[in-house]
Amino acid sequence: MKIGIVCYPTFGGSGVVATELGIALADKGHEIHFITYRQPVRLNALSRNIHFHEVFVEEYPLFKFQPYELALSTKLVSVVKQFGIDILHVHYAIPHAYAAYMAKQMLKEDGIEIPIITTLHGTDITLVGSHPNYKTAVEFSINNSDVVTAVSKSLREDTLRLFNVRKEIDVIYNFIDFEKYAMQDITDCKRSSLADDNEKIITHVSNFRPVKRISDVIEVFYKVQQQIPSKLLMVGDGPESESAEQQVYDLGIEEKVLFLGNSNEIDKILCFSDLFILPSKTESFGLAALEAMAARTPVISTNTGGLPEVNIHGETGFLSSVGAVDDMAKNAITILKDDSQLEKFKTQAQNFAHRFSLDKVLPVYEDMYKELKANYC
Ligand code: GMT
Repeated sequence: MKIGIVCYPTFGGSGVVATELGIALADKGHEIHFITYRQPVRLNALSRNIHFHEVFVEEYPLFKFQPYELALSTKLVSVVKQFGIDILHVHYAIPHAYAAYMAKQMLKEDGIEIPIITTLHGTDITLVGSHPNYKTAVEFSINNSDVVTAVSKSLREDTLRLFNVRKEIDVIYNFIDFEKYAMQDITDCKRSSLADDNEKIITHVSNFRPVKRISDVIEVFYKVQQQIPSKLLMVGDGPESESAEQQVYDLGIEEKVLFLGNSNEIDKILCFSDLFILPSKTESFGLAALEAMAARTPVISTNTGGLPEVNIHGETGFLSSVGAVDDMAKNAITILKDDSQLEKFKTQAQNFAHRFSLDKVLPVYEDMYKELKANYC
């Protein structure tokens, strides 16, 4: 099948899911066309089945904001026509579902019918999408998609609560390609270059946006390191990076915290991590937590959104209320203070992560594409 995938090309979870899905579909013989404004960061796979089409937005002095939706829908029309695309799968509703709807209408003028799948990822519904500035257009694009999926039960409930949705919403969870972890060379795990043997390694990975509550990560770590010799790895970059560095300096723990910036080697970093912290204000699923668990790293997270569907309290890690840093620190210490307890949580975390393995999720997407193509006229 020929599938057009629209996503954000950045380090955000929706772009990662879209890219990994496209790569996996290409491996199964489908022809995949990524359509976005830059090459997706995880698109390092070379394959005859993977194509990339860049959306250009021209600068013009009249524009305060560049009309990206217009350029995207124009590009979608030309890629669908040129390559005979069967299905458009857009990840993150804003503005992708809207642009896809416009492309669909333009293609109709030429007698081409194309079905659209919209996958909702989180903030396109919770933080941004339901804002009065966008709500009407997001609701319209959801209702005019042929199939709508959400990455957790919690996100489906949020969507039904916040919007007047007339469509079924299928839940298809985020996934992990375990083959990648199996292929990983353990000798690459250079733990000693970052921490002493007696130190535990605690990791946080995100795009450092306010929703991630970066200052809670540092507060939790501050409390933990008072009792357990440890290092904190801060992976990613974003608007909260500078204040996080200041907070670390103010607390006098700069020797114990490493800011690593954005990384394409998350799996290597996770392979020597003992604990992962994700204290988000809202999180539709928490792909970063799942990636940690897949690499045998238990998770201390909040109990918001879809996180309780991924991180099982007392089994794969612990859940706390948003902002409950004392509780999170207490839970972290419970896991880290004794090596046999840590080993138990590591094993349980990885075992549970297997429920979200690519080989379980990929057929669900493939069946959805087949059914949609067969029934679409
Ligand atoms: O977490 C982010 O800030 C990135 C964001 C995105 O849309 O790129 O991630 C969302 O989608 C991920 C993939 O489906 C989910 O695992 C994340 O939980 C979700 N983030 C939020 O809901 C805040």
